[in-house]
Amino acid sequence: MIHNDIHQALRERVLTLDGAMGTMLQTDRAEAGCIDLLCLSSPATIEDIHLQYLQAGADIITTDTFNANALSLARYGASHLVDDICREAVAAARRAIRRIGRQAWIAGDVGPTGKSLSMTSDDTDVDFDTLRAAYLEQIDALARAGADLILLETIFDTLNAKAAISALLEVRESTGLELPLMVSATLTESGRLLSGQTLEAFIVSISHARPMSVGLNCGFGAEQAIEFLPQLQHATCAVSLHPNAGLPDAMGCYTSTPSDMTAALRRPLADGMLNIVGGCCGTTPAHIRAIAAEAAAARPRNIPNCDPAAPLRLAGLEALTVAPDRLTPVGERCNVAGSRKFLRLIKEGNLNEAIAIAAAQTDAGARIIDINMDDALLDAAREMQRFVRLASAEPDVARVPFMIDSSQWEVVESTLKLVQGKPVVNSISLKEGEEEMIRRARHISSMGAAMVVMAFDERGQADTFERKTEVCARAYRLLTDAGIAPSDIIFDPNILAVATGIEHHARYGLDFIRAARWIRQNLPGAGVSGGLSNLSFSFRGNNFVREAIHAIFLANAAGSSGMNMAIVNPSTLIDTATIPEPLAEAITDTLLCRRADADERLIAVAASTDAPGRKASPATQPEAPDTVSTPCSRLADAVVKGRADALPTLLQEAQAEAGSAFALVEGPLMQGMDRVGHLFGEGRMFLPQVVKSARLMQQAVELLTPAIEAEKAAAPGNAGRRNPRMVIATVRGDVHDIGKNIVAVVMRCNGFDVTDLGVMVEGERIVSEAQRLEADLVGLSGLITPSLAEMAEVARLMQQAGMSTPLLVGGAAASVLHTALRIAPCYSGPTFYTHDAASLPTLAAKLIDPRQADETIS
Ligand code: THG
Repeated sequence: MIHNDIHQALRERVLTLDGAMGTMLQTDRAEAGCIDLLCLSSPATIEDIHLQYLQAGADIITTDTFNANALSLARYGASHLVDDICREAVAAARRAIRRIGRQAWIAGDVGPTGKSLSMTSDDTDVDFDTLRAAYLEQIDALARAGADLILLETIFDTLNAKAAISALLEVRESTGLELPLMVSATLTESGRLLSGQTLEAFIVSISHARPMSVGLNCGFGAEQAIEFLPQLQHATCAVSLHPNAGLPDAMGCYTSTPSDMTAALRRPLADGMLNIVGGCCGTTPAHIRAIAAEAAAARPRNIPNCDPAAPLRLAGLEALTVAPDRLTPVGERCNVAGSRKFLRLIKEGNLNEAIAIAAAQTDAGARIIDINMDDALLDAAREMQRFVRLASAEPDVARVPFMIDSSQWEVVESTLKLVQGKPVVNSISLKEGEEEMIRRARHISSMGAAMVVMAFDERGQADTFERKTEVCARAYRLLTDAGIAPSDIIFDPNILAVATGIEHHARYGLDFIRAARWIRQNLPGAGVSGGLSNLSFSFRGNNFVREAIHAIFLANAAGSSGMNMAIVNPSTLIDTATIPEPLAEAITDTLLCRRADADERLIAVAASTDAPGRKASPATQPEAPDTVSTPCSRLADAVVKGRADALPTLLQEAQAEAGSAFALVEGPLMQGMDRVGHLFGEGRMFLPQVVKSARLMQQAVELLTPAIEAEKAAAPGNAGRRNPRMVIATVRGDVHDIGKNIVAVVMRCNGFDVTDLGVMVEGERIVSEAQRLEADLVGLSGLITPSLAEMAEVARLMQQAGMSTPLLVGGAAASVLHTALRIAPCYSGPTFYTHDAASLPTLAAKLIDPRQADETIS
């Protein structure tokens, strides 16, 4: 009884599995009811049938436990007997083996239960957890009773099988037993499982169990079963087949004789296509005797070794191979945070149209669909469940694998329980430390999914080549050491917005491209992905330029360059050949960081470029109306344009007009920034231009500072008046800081002393720093949904500390509505939602000006 022997035996010969228990009992005893109960009421009968199959030549005998789970036994009021039945079933098989006196193995038999997780229509039926608990009880009982392996058979719904596998993995862990697994599906006439999957998709979806064998049982008899054998040949484990003795006739008698069956099986056995062969419904010891004789003469199928360099395989209803050197597009449009339309449809409950968006993406070439329901005012877990259930029932959509995109672990966990294929979880990272990442990765793996691993760590988002490669290398080592298959790891080294006008961002394109290549060369087996549309956020509103940037980026990063997956809008992928040359060159300069003035040149070219055939967009650094050309109005225009020809002269003239340097800051300069804010809000200006305007503002303020200081000194009440202070931070749990950094730049340009506390900042620290620095404003940023709860927490802490400093919240996760409903009520000080960096200076100036503060707040 050395369990490992079976692996050796499988390489030496074709093993014979026994035949049906049920048909034997029906012919013998015409017993009604649950035959599994006979293990308790008539164990000698069961032992005798096992002995007959052993005498016929079976190497593996199957316990009489097909229905020995709490759900199926409930019909007989016998749910409490699972443990007893399993124990006695294994004992009967063991006694029979002792009597025959040769090597044979006991397969603990696990049936599909009468339930189907993929085909439940509502929540009142059985769910994943209930089914898993039933399987766990059964498999645990079989393992503890001494079954040599588990046979999970007659699988017609892969999600059921995944629940059983999840339970089996737990039993392997808790008992320390190897517990080899045979999985065997039952196909319909269409060649698919009842739940819609192809055989290939099924094999991919259960591969995380590392089964000893995959195969087919039941069905329409041996003749039909062997038609599917070619599809099983790629399996990197043994292949089994135990068909019915034909189909039952009108009298319930099975029609294939032993020689009918061996006639059908002879050829595939001789061709070396099988490792295990036996019988299902209707087969008797006579059938098994004939099959065993055939098997003894056969050559066993050569079991290929698991290829460590095999590419990632995923599955929806169909299987998908993610080629290592070609781009697999992932549709981005089913994302409430990335599409206003999708958000609206979900909020309205218009699921039909929401599903149509998914279908349109597969039509347009998406081979995976990313689904994201992270919105502060949605119950993301519930919306995800509703959407995934419906999508799974829509053949055009369910065909492809899903990418479950959420920053909330509970959403990921609950969604994995609904997916019968092999999806991708997007994402995990080292953000919460090594232990948490490994725990999540193991769970994802045990649920049969691959995973996107973001290049984040305890310090935040990796934004340079060095940080990206360091974080990914560390995650790779930890994950592969924890037993995660390298091909199940897809690194996302962070695609960040380029051409923001911020110097520190100049290498973002190049560093991603280099990191992608490095990962593929140094972390074997892992894939590389990224959210493509992030790249061009600076050009929101100018879709042609955005699409051109995406196309040129892919030409440099994707395919053999290393990136083999991208989250994209597949219908907007354009051919680089259609991009006008000056634009293409300017984009390439920015992406590859080829010249110091690349961003400025790109902005200029982008401003004069629109899609061929479309009407020209408004000039991107909008020309201000030039009607009343006083020095002050020209100064305000200069801020909007982000450019002044002779700033010192202009300032002098404007100062003369306004009466004081301080009045210039509060007057034309702020008016200019205010206009910038509006233009940006309307999509008529892009981020790089906002930064450019803020820079001009900063130059102006610097030039004016001596005069302002002098004015302050002259006015006694103003003596010692300091610059306004702002404390800003990305809240605990969140590593995104691009937006926050832009705000810091813009605010500094507007005369604020900004203390930036960085990312993942504890609420307590934000409060204590704000108090210590006597901040005039506190700014909180966050991109992911859990950050909103954290912002409310900071508001509570500020309240507790008795503060009244204005609180500004912003970032992709925040919204006016959420701020008003969930954050403002926690804090009696003024609380504002700020939509973008461009609108902040105006609001901030109002808040710190005692004359304007009251009306702004009310
Ligand atoms: N990496 C990983 N996952 C991700 C991202 C990533 N998931 C989300 C995101 N980034 C990828 N998805 C999108 C989806 C849409 C947009 C950008 C990224 C987008 N939307 C338009 C915009 O904001 O201008 C919205 C237009 C509209 O409302 O229709 O650009 O990087 N692992």
